[in-house]
Amino acid sequence: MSNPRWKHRPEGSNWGDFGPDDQIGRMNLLTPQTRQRALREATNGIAFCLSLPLDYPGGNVLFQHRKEPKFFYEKRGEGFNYNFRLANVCDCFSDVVSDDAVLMFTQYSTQWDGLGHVGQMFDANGDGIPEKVYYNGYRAGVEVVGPDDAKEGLGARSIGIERLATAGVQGRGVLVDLERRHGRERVLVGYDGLMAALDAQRAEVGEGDFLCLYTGFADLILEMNKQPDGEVLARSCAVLDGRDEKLLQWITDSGIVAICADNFAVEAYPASPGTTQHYPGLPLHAHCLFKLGMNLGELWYFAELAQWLRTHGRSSFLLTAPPLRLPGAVGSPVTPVATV
Ligand code: UVW
Repeated sequence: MSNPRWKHRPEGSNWGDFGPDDQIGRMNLLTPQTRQRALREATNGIAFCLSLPLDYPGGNVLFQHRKEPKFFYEKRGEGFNYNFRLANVCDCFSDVVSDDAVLMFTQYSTQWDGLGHVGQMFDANGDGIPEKVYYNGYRAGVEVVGPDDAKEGLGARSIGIERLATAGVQGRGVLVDLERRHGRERVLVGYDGLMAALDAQRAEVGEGDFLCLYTGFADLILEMNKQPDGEVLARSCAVLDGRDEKLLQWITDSGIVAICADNFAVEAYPASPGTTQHYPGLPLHAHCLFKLGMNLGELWYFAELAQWLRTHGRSSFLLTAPPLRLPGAVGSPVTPVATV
């Protein structure tokens, strides 16, 4: 198999399987049937917000390269377009109006990683030299263009987050309650641990499902009240073991469309060292985003949903979680809703 963008695809990848120019990867497995099945989960009509307030975690201790949202206000006449009396436009108007603008790191808080978020150095064109490349061979500097590459036309011209938005992100979520099993202990969860947790809940996760992981990490962040303690966070709560090949193979085989966790990176970051000369520092990200075109949700908030599911002996729910339809972004804030 080859493609205008690549001669070789990475081992274990699905590049090309959803079409030569596919830009949504595993979301292709969301179908009318998987959505209809998901809708049947909404038996009680109760909804849960799965987002942190988007100004959490607070500061940039959790990840120094992402800063909290900052608001801006536009001038209007002598003052600002905020608490502005429309009588200034026409005497007859009684309205008072406010507008705002926000500078926001798209992955600061509850968020989706887009397919342009993590790529790899990989020899896709077969010339013996690795190049910077993303899912399905989309190239850095050509389709994913940053300020080091060009002055204009910046952003993900392909595989932008708007592709995920138009995919209609709605399906069946299955919550694995790692907080119940491990409390807030830092544990590395590989294939065996994940299967044991699913078995303990008698939960099944399969093709077209969203795998959701409740670890308690976002609850800890909330409790820290916007003054996060980086050292405590670094040694708290469960994380997936991205170096566990059996786990990665299960992700491939299961047909799940995404993994959504309440922790920082879904996987342990930094991960343990690899065994080859060059290896991904974020192995789960490399497997999911780069090889499979599978989005990762991070810093989601599951506490109340998890409590409800525990009380009712359930694990699954209807999940609706579109990102912003923001052309060219490599990630997006999200306010997911679970309906049970
Ligand atoms: C990093 O880029 C470290 O993280 P994430 O995808 O987890 O936000």
